[in-house]
Amino acid sequence: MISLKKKIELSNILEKIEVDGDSLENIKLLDNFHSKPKSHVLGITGPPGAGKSSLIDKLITIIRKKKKTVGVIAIDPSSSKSGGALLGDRTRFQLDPNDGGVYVRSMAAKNYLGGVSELTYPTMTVMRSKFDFLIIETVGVGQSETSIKDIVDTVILCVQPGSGDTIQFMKSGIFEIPDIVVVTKCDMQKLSNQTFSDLSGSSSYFKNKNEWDIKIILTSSHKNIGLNSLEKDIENRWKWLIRDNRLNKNRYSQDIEWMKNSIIREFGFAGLKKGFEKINYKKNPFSELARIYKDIKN
Ligand SMILES: Nc1nc2c(ncn2[C@@H]2O[C@H](COP(=O)(O)OP(=O)(O)OP(=O)(O)O)[C@@H](O)[C@H]2O)c(=O)[nH]1
Ligand SMILES: [Mg+2]
Repeated sequence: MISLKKKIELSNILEKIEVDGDSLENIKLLDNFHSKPKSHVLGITGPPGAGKSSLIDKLITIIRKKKKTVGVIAIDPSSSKSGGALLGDRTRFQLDPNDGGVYVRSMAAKNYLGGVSELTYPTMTVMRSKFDFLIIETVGVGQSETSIKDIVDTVILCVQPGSGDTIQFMKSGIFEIPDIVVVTKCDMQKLSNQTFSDLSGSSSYFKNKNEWDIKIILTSSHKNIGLNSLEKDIENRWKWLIRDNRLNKNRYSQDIEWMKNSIIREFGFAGLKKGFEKINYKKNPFSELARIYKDIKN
């Protein structure tokens, strides 16, 4: 449970990092949060209007019923403003403003088409140290969402029934991304059954990632269908991740990936060539990246 005071503190930290993430003080702060992860980080992705926010709303209820805490990062493709929503983001989620176990942070996607932006990783790092669950909503169209898998432990892809997205997804290779596939709005029965069988028929397109069994789950947020199955699968996923140290291995690769992408953004591929062999990463990725930046510049 986090108090209003703690929520304000958290908002202030996140603000500081957005404004001045490169300062020595903030780099230390970020590395400190990075060393104390707590959450199972879930990425909820899918095309616009697929029912992602409605699903997150239901997941929040389920998580809170279990007396667990949850943070949400909502990446908004249409907004150019970021900010904390101390009393809950009411336009998006139906939250109880007095509930200390939920915290929602909205982030502008700017030119990232609703995908992951350079601020998502540090924001995730801070929030991951605070809650039992951290949920990140991104709008995925085409390639822009590929990087969500570099930020979260579990990717949940929402597919809207009858949207024709299935074929689109197969073409674009998006099916390599999800760990769980959710067919939303299954109260639209005929359409969702069709989509379900399309997906099941094409499940060979799902890349089998390290023996994790990718499930296709029918849900309805409006009629409360399939949500317990989804919760169960999320729980199984967590147990699977913990086993054999998969979670830490995944996160380690994600840190490296983030460093590489940051170097490319800052210095281009030439910079990566120069800087990558300098990566000698064990812990404290934020300090490590700052050190590499300095090296490349010199
Ligand atoms: N019939 C039905 N409609 C739903 C269900 N879940 C969501 N919707 C509707 O679908 C529309 C989009 O829902 P959102 O949850 O906002 O979808 P989203 O994917 O978050 O949308 P963006 O964030 O704008 O991309 C809304 O009109 C919802 O009421 C459902 O279970 N059944
Ligand atoms: Mg939404």
